[in-house]
Amino acid sequence: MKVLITGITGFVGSHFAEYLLGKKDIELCGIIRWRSDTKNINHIKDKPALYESDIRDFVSVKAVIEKIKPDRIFHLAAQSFVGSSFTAPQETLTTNIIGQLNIFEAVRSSRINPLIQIAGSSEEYGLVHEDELPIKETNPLRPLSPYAVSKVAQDFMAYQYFKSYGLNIIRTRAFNHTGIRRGEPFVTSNFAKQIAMIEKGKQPSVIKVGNLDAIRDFMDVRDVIRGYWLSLEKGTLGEVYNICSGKGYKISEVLDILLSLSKVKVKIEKDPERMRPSDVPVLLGDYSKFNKATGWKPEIPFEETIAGLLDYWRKNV
Ligand code: A2R
Ligand code: GDD
Repeated sequence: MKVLITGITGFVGSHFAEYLLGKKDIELCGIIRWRSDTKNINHIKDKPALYESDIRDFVSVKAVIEKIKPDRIFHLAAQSFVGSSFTAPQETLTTNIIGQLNIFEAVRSSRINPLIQIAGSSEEYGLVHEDELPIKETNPLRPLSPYAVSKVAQDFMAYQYFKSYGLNIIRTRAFNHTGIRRGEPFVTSNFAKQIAMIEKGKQPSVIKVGNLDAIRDFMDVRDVIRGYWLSLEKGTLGEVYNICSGKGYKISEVLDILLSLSKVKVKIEKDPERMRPSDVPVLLGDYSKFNKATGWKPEIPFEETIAGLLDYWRKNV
């Protein structure tokens, strides 16, 4: 089976590559850009076949899809950082929306019909009212960032291509996930890195933070990629599934857990640069639909994931 991962050099893509290379009879292919940093996948022994393409460029996407003719596509490439979507909205919308359009059109013009997983996000739900928690797939979508808007567009475009052209698409909406190799701007990695820097005397004993009041539903990335694989194995075409833990943590609690794992004494300082024009107050999901379809449930405790992430940064600063 030929499996194509877009975004293979990213956080989730690199974990997915590790997971799939442990499975039999899979020929793993990935898309990289000419100046992609491959540090996240360099350690993988059974090398995936890497093809150069920028998903914003239809010519390059079509050439790669025609060459590989994948049986399954996991579309993970994206501008994935909510914060940057406010400063570079056009790049976010182009990469995420037009990038996906290019993949769908390349699939159509190649006359293949692979199974395709589309990585949506809990950010799509955006502003959620107290009486709507935990969030089900049927909840209204009230996006609060350009990133969230791009993910709503990806989600609905996937539905439309399933209905209009019969593309074999399944949509997932993953809630927050973390683990080793999580990009530095994201909250768990950012705080863990700062603590590791302070421990080594490379940063004054001050942790810079943004909005500590937000509540997020966190999982380990390895649970998420297992879910992505299962979504195509057992999910129903055209459907959308929440992948989440059902447990909410205040960001201040995440910081407390990290600090409890270290001996450093720190001052916490609000950094106005880290505040977003609008930040989703609470995301807490219900995964019963996905569980019913696939049997999936989260397995790795958050505290274990966070401890692993802190150790990762201790080795990498
Ligand atoms: O930056 P690169 O060259 O290493 O590649 C990133 C890739 N990517 C692209 N690939 C091709 N053409 C583009 N125009 C393009 N723009 C970005 O997407 C990298 O391999 C990946 C993004 O990785 P991360 O930022 O670490 O995101 P993460 O957490 O792995 O997110 C995976 C999916 C995304 O759809 C998120 O929106 C969703 O999960 O939450
Ligand atoms: N990044 C960051 N840095 N966030 C901070 C900080 C900080 O210093 N301080 C507080 N926060 C808050 C943010 O305001 C947000 O409420 C929360 O921590 C999580 O921020 P991120 O880790 O940047 O993740 P996100 O929730 O915006 O988005 C992530 O999860 C989505 C799924 O819900 C990303 O991985 C998205 O790609 C993904 O779709």
